[in-house]
Amino acid sequence: MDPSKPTNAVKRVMKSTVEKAAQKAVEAVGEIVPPDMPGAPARVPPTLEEPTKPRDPLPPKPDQAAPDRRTATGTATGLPPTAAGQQGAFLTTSQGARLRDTDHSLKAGRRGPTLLQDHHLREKITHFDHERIPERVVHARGAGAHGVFVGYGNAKDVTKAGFLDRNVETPVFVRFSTVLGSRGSADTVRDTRGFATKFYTAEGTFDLVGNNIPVFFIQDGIKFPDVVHAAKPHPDREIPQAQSAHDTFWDFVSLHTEAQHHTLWNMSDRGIPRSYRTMEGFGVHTFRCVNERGETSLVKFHWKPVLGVHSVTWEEAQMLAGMDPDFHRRDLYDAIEAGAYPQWELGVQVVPDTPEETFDGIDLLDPTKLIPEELAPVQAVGLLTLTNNPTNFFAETEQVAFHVGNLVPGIDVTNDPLLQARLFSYVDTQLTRLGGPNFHQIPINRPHAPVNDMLRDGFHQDAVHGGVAPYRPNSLDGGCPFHAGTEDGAFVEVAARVAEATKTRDKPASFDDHYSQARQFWLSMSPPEKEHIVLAYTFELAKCYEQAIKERQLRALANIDPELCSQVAAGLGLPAPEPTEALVDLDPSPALSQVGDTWPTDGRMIGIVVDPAGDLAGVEEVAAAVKAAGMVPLVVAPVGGTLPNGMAVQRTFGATRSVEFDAVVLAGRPAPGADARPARDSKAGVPPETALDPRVVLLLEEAFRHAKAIGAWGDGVQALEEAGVGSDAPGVITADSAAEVFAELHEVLGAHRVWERFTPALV
Ligand code: HDE
Repeated sequence: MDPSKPTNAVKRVMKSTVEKAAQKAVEAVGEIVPPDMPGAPARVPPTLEEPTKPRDPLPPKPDQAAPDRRTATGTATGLPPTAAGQQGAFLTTSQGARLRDTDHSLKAGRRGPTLLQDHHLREKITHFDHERIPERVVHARGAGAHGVFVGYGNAKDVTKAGFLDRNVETPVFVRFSTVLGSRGSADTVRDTRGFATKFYTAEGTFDLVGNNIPVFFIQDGIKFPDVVHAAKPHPDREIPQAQSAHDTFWDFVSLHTEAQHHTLWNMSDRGIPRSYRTMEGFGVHTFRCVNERGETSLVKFHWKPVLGVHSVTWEEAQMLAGMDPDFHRRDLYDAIEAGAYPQWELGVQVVPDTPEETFDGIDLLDPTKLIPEELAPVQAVGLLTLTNNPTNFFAETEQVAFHVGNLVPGIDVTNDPLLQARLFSYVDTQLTRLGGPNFHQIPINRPHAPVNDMLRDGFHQDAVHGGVAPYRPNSLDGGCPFHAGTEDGAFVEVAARVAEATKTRDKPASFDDHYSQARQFWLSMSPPEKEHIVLAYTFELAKCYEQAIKERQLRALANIDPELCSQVAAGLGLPAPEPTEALVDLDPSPALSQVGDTWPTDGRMIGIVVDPAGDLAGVEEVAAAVKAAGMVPLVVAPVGGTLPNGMAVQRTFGATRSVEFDAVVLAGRPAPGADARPARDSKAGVPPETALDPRVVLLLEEAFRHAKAIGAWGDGVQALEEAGVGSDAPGVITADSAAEVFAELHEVLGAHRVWERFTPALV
């Protein structure tokens, strides 16, 4: 299978009856004008005047899907997902009574007072008053999408889980998130990302609730409130938002040094992904899998992005937080809407289930350790494709409730003390967040397998349970429900041996190694990645107020690598301490670096900077080539509207910044626009020595120093020189025609960045 192409299963999903039904409904209300580029807010473009002719609600956009319409107990209803939306052409109360006016409250006379009997006013305001629910205590900011998972069928020796069987298609919902920030925080902050997947399998729902970093800050769940309290904003002033660059975070991690490995990943480029589509995912813990024969193995789960792992630079991340705080969400939604379906392969590292639960000296119950891929290769066992955006953020992305305890036969947990605490936490938190014990009945959380659970009543009960005997054993309901045997597909816990032991609040001695794998990560980085890590530590610690905390963290860095420590110390103006522990040199793991390979470029954003009086035929040619390659061309011009050749302008010089693009092509030499006035826009502040618009000069300078591919032909070549971008620099492509420029640029983009343009001092 070519993983860069949607599988047949995905194509079938797209042609599903739901889509056909939605299409029919649109045809009934008006012609669809396809949007030029992803991001159109409505299914049908709005009219200038307010519509007054009653008509049914518009169906969702083609890229959107909603949870399957199941009953609260998992039965298929045959109803289209849109059945849960608003119905009818007229405004009604929540009880369905049609309303004549929602613009004026009911008053005694035109000048009031307002009457208490105005039920519509009170219902509207009361409901509004209660629109918000508590945000997640961690992972509050997220973005979700629907998709399909297709098993490859090669995992049979490891697990009997049915959804991994060959060509079995399982609907999924995935939620990506940041950890630290509140719901409204920026996407590109330096942080760990959540990668949570709900598989609606025929054997019950399986949740793989992972992160984009394979290790965790702590070894025991009892420390979770500590690390989260330390990382969240300070309790007195409630700053900083969505940042680890502050005293309490570094106070904790420098004292509780088992956090150093995870912290190093955060300070690396992995802490600032380019896109959710270019992130790996990890189950983190070791799981215990069991096959049909009852044989067990220990397993780590991985998600491998088809587009490769790619990050932004720290400067880009900071600019994006202001330019487009929704950068990652928008990227996900736009890619799906544009048909560049994000894909990941699910992979497993499988190691023998031995009584010691170790592999090559690595304690598999210690979640601050990974298994290097070079020691246990990641074997792909299925393909995840995200095919649809949600129809409603709150109903789906906000209300989805994951739980590491949602397992299916064939996949079981281990005694990892972090995992053990998580098994308690997730249900507990949903009780408050989703207002009661029936959150599994919310549409996005409904299983696609029959449910007969004997759980009854409670807030927001949506099932209408029959019978009189929700207990076992019973004879009044004919004995139903019955226990299932293994042959009926029951989930039976693996009979793992628990060694005879004494109760203790202690940990295994192997958990004391806090530095060897952190050092291995550092030694596995390419020189530019090392430079980025030095910058990140220096930035974060410079933001700390207390000298003692900076010095203490430098001590920890010395135990990871003396060169790393001395570079950061130099930036802070502090002496570099000596290591206090012997440095252990594990073999570097090349799989940890994101440099050195090439990947597909689907969904990349290409800025085409245009001079409206220049070579517009070339612009058309390059835009068509970008589209044909599955990427998004964004025309950048001095003003909005359309170009003389009728092409739509997507970005103006005044309203864009280089960070929106993965590569820039210069299709001319645009003169300063009428609005290039420093008094209006400080980006136009440096008067150009040339006749080139100063915002274009800035855009090229930024794209160049962020090591992005830059191309030019015709007058654009001269403009590049004028902007100080040498055409002989790596990744700067000049040629006679637009087609030639694009062909070479496309190739360069495959490596994500022009890494040679960074000239690192570190080796
Ligand atoms: Fe979570 N975590 N976690 N976590 N976690 C939550 O559940 C918790 C941990 C992860 O998109 C909460 O519904 C404890 C590791 C993701 O909805 C909460 C511990 C990993 C998400 C919770 C951990 C994760 C959460 C907050 C230490 C990676 C977002 C709201 C024992 C393997 C899921 C909620 C979504 C969310 C508890 C550690 C991943 C409070 C106690 C390790 C991706 O239940």
